[in-house]
Amino acid sequence: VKHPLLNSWSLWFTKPPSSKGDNWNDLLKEVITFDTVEEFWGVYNNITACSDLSHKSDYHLFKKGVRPEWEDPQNKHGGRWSYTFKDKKAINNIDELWLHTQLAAIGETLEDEGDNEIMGVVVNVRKTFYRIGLWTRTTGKGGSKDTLMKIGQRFKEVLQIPASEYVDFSGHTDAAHAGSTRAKTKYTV
Ligand code: M7G
Repeated sequence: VKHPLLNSWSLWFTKPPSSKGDNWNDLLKEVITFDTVEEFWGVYNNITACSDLSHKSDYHLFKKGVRPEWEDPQNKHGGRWSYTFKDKKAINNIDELWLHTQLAAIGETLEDEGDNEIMGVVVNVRKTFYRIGLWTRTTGKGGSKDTLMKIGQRFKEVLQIPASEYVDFSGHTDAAHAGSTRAKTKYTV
């Protein structure tokens, strides 16, 4: 007997560019879609751990039917919570943190029943750092700010971030204009 998830999820991979001309779209590939706990573990156990990926790689785990891009109609008005683990060498549990992030997403523990904010989660592997992000449908306009703040708190707990540090939220339109690292922070928890 397989244990169904509440939603179907797709894993995407961004591979590091092999030449200068490679653009975002050439590098982003959908890997697999699943909708049971057992299938998740089957995938998890057969792919490279993020600590073993070369830099400029990303994993994206998104609800089926949503591309892990700002331009997707379902992400267009959204944003993301994100935290950068700045000193790669000082992090010895990034695989565990990414696993817990994925389990929180597919287990739907990041938001309450009836909330419909979570689009997906992302890990960026970069030369000197890791970044884990959580994409939401909205940026708090129209009364969803409280929901987003609650999601941010839970995300911070999953990532085991001490109270003395902050997790930032920014809108994708800011990211698209500024380049992700310079996007304006809208909220912090
Ligand atoms: P990043 O991977 O979010 O952060 O964005 P990084 O600067 O720490 O590596 C890196 C670059 O990837 C961006 O400046 C864009 O060129 C491209 N990129 C990232 N995302 C998430 C998107 C996206 O959703 N759409 C498009 N078109 N490009 C993106």
